[in-house]
Amino acid sequence: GKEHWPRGEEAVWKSALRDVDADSPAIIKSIVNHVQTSLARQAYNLDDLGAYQAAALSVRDNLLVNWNETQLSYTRKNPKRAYYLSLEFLMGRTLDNALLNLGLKEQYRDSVKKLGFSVEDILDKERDAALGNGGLGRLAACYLDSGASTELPLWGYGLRYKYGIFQQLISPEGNQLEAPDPWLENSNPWELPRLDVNYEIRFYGHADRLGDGKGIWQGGQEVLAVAYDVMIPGYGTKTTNNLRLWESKPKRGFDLNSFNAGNYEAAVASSNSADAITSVLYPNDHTSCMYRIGKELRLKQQYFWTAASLADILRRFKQQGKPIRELPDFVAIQLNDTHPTLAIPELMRILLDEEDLNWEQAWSIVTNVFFYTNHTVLPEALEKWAVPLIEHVLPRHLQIIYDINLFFLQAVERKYPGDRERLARMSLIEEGQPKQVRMANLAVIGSRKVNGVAELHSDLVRTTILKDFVDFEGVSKFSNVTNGITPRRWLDQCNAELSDLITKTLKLEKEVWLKDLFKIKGLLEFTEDAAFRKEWWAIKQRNKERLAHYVQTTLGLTVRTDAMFDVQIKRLHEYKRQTLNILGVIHRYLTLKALSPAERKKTNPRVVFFAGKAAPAYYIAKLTIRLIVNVARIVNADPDTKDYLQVYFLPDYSVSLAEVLIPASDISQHISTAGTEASGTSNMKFCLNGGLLLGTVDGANIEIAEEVGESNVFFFGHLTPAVEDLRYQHLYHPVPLQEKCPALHRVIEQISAGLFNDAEVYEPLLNTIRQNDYYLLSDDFDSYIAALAMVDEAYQDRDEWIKKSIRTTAQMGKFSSDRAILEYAESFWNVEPVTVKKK
Ligand code: Z15
Repeated sequence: GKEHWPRGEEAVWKSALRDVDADSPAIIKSIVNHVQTSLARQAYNLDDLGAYQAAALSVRDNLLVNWNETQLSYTRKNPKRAYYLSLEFLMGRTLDNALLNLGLKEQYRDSVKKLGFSVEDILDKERDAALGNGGLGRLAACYLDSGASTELPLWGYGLRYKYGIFQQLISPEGNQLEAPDPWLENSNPWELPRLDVNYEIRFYGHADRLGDGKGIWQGGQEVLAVAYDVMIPGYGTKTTNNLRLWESKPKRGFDLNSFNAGNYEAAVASSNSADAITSVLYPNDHTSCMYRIGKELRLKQQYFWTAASLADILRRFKQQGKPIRELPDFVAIQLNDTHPTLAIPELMRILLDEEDLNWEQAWSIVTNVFFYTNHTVLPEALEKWAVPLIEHVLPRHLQIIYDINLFFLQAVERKYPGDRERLARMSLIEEGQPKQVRMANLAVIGSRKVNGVAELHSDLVRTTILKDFVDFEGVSKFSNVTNGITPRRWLDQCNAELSDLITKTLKLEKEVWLKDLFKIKGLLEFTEDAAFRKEWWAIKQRNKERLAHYVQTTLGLTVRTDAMFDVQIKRLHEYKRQTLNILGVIHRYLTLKALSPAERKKTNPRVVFFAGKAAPAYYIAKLTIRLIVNVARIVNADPDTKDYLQVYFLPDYSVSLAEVLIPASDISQHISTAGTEASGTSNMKFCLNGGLLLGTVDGANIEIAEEVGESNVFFFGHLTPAVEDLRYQHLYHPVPLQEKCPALHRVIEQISAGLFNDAEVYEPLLNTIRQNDYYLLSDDFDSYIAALAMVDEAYQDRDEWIKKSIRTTAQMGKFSSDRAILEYAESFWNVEPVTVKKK
């Protein structure tokens, strides 16, 4: 009977199943072929997951052809290449992106439909590759997309974690719980194991000096690094670059350990064995290792990855038969934060101990190969490694670091004779118990260029944390590359309807404006076109409904879609001030409660969404989640207010969830204490999708306002230069909260009084504000509330709001990651595009 027949069109299946030269279309044949061969499954019981896997394998075949041609043309042309070393690549899903980049989406849509499947359902079966924590890891992913799309010979190097960022669960009380993310469970069609590409990586052992700066390192433990390649297709190009991820394996096969899923932190720290090195992504964002357990394993991850990547880069370079001194003419290595800084002493070790160069030759090569990007000025995020730990794990590298430091401090002493304080500040070694190696200092002196990630941040880098280095080396080494985002994923893919409307309106091929994002400026002339505005708004509305549908099906909650959608989604951190947002929500709730029903009716209904993960050991951040969840519970259940205010904490924030949330937002919040958010990149994503920005004068918010016009953003709060002084006032001239900010005091006392359950639980969180209020909530609260009121008012004038929305999208051209990656290529790396011919 029929139930034994595959889904879809009988004739299509029949002809594809019959044999290889059947006359069915190539895509259908390829999918059916993968069902039968690669998956060894029968058409008769194929489910959505199987269909996803077969479609993915079929797309992979296309990518492989391009990948091979790209690598072949690189080998033939031998251009200078760039390498992006990042401990995190937050890739999200691949199939949709690959289909769009290959221009095959519609063909696959038709083909899978004929086979009885919907392309959306199939795409939804893919698990995110979540090998990152947040902004830094997602930036790396956007840069790979842009590198391939601009035809740059750019490879990424990272780690193939068996477990990505933890899965976030919310307990009945509202606490965050962490579960492992076994993302490789269903086999991963996007990676190519290269078991033949492997390197032996040494740890521990002993190092002897041989004079002349050279040395020898022997003994200890050797671990195998095995390559897994992930293909990175460019948009509308044949270029398909490579992301090479390393997996650790024991050199001899008896060194196994088991992952203890019960206790996340302990499991992270548990083992000393070879496979433990790439078993799990560290879930700490903005926290250097020093206060954390498991730090030896993290150090081993960093060395394992940098050593394997360098060995691979050098092997590729050497295959060309060039002398080693020409390395900087063929290789540029971008260090994504200080995480890969061990690459600097590692390259020194190779050049001195294995290539037999002298110190000057080696140092001159090193300092022309590396480039360092700083992503934060927060002191707790600056990496420092205990000297005894490095000595134990990497004894030869410690010697080299000491030698680098000696030569460096001698040079500083020559320029500033007798300035001991300056020497102490600039030293690679921080005195103390124990002594620590300052990785940022090492990254700076070992690199050709240093950059921050937005103008304000780069200024702060130059004038605060790296001021001494600017004085010493000259300012030209220290520059800025403002971050960007790929408009393919963050507009075309996540908001296809808006993308189509833009294409139609601009009368350009979408391949044109998606590769030259400045072209969307052409939308400006349509702000006065009422029909266009109507379409623009209708798309926003459908995106809200898509989000509401997601919340309904995953959480069983009904979101009203006729309200303003207000979104704050990012890692939980005190500096990002989710607490300010939830306190503002409570303020709104209390204000609504005090209004008469008639007055309430005049208010602008608002739905506030939060999502984000807290580091498992970050107590205050976890308390903030708990408060948000409990506020949501009380507020959403209150019949007086529920038509005007709803609050949701969406668990398990991810790239895929961002792709649903961002297109649905009317307003998004980027409200860090001034001077703390280096750039931010989700701010760019929201604005590109026509969401307005409510933010502080911080990071890339400033440049967004410059581009879209200040009248189209909502700014509030103190500016960066005021922050230091305000903190000083908090410490030495504290004013009671009740006097300083009565509105905030009232909110806090309501929490304390138990309005949101479990009064005592929140005291440590509330005390951070009552006590020294380091992140200045009490200084910014009033202007925050005023800004929220302005947002409400602006939203009432619907036509004007839509115009703001269009103007915002239209002027986001600067924030394409294509622009950013080309700045790196041109002004730092001196790497040029290589065109791979289309056949
Ligand atoms: C991280 O995601 C960022 C900085 C860090 O130092 C670490 Cl450890 C993780 C973020 C910044 O907070 C954010 O402002 C920036 O946009 C992003 O890096 C990419 O540069």
